[in-house]
Amino acid sequence: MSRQVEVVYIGLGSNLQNPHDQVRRALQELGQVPRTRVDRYSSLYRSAPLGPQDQPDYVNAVACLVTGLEPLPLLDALQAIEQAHGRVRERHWGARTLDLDILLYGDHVLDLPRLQVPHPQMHRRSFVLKPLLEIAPGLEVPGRGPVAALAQAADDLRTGALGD
Ligand code: ROI
Repeated sequence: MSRQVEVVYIGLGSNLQNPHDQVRRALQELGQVPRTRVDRYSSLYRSAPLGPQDQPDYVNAVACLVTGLEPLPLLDALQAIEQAHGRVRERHWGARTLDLDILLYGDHVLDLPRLQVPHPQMHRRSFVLKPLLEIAPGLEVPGRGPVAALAQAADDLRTGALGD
């Protein structure tokens, strides 16, 4: 008997140590997570930092995965990838080599100590919403509304696709 799979959206971000390369490598590594495949992913976007301004611009993207993993084992796998990229948790909202956030896990709403889904800030962040809109234009964010409307309302943060 095969267990149910879920469609999940992952936000990727980096602003240290060749961010473009960090995000590209992470997209490959997501495909190696057990019982998980990468269905599609967005272009890479450059965005001004949200938070302290004395840090470099970010490269952001969103990937759509299909996974048989439960939310917490998936979170563990993402954190292992962050660690492998040398992620060190420093100051709040500071620069990072790689950030992988579970944005959406099917249409589930989860409020666990380690994990809130939908991601509690995603509905206001253009660096999440623009790449998400690119790969899932008809998507509804549970409790927040259509991604297209959210993307229009979000702060811009100079978020634009990188031509590559
Ligand atoms: N700002 C941008 N533009 N992109 C991010 O991925 C990002 N990630 C963060 C904070 C520090 C909030 N700022 C960001 O975690």
